[in-house]
Parts: sequence; C-alpha cells; structure tokens
Amino acid sequence: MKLLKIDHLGIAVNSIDEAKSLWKNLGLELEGTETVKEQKVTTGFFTVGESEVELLEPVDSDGPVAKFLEKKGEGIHHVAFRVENIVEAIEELKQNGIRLIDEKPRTGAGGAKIAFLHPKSTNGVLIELCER
Ligand code: CMX
Repeated sequence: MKLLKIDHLGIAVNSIDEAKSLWKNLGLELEGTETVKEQKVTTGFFTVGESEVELLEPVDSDGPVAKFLEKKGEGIHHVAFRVENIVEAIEELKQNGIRLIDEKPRTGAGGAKIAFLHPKSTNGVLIELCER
C-alpha cells in the first residue's frame, strides 16, 4: 500500500457556524455540511488546493468528537490520507501488526470509504484512511 496524498485534516470544533468565519477570513468558503449519523458528527468541508479541511461538530454528547472536545478542547482531531484500495490497505496493515479501529471500511462524509488506525499505534495521531 501507499498513501497517495493528504485527503483532509479533521478539526474538532464546538460549532461549525461559529468556526466558519475564521476560514472565510483565510479565503475559503464552506462548501456544505453533512451529518454522518454513524459517527455522531456534522462535517463541513473547505477545499485547500488538492486537499480539504473538515470541521467536525458533535451531534451527540457520547460520540468520538464530543469526547475529544471534552478532553482536549478544539483542535486537530485526525489526519486523513487517500489510498487507492482501502480493503487491501487494511489487510496489509493488519499483517504488519498495526492496531486498527476499523477492520472493515465504513462510509464517511461524501460517501468515502474510511477506516481509522488507533492513535496508540500511530505516534498519538489519529489516522484515517480514505478511498474516494
Ligand atoms: N487523536 C489522538 N489521540 C486520541 C484521539 C484523537 N482524535 N482521540 C482519543 N485519543 C486518545 C486519548 O487521548 C486517549 O489517550 P490516553 O489513554 O493516553 O489518555 C486514548 O486515545 C483513548 O481515548 P478515549 O478518550 O478513552 O476515547 P476512546 O477510547 O473512547 O476512543 C478512539 C478513542 C480514537 C478509539 C475513538 O475516538 C474512535 O474510534 N475514533 C474513530 C472514529 C472517529 O473519530 N470519528 C469521528 C470523525 C468522523 C469523520 O471524519 O467522518
């Protein structure tokens, strides 16, 4: 497997509505929001060159982003890398002993196939693999 590019940076925020004005001042327009029920989050995307910034606002107090905000406050939540074939990538990482959160891809925002690696096996950074 090979990481192809940074697909997006996920940033946890309390409110996309409040956070979007910063990104407007940085020259970016919010392209729309989408609630991903399974992840208990609403996402808002901004395109930056060939990558994106994804704001993450919790919709439920027991979801992963709500827990992150409670523990660490607003900030970078995950880095997502594009891969060509996520099923093959997961299999290869498993064989190499990398701890995975998802052993099968899930559907994320925009219909992407996504899978997370556990931050305990990735130098403390939550990594998402993403196939579009
Ligand atoms: N980045 C880095 N470390 C993180 C983290 C993050 N985003 N979230 C949690 N951690 C760390 C915690 O600090 C904690 O470390 P310590 O034990 O040293 O304190 C450890 O991971 C366990 O954290 P926790 O608060 O007890 O939380 P959980 O174990 O319940 O869950 C995690 C952590 C990463 C397994 C969970 O958040 C998860 O499954 N994440 C994947 C799904 C997700 O994040 N979805 C939201 C985005 C969806 C999208 O982009 O569409």
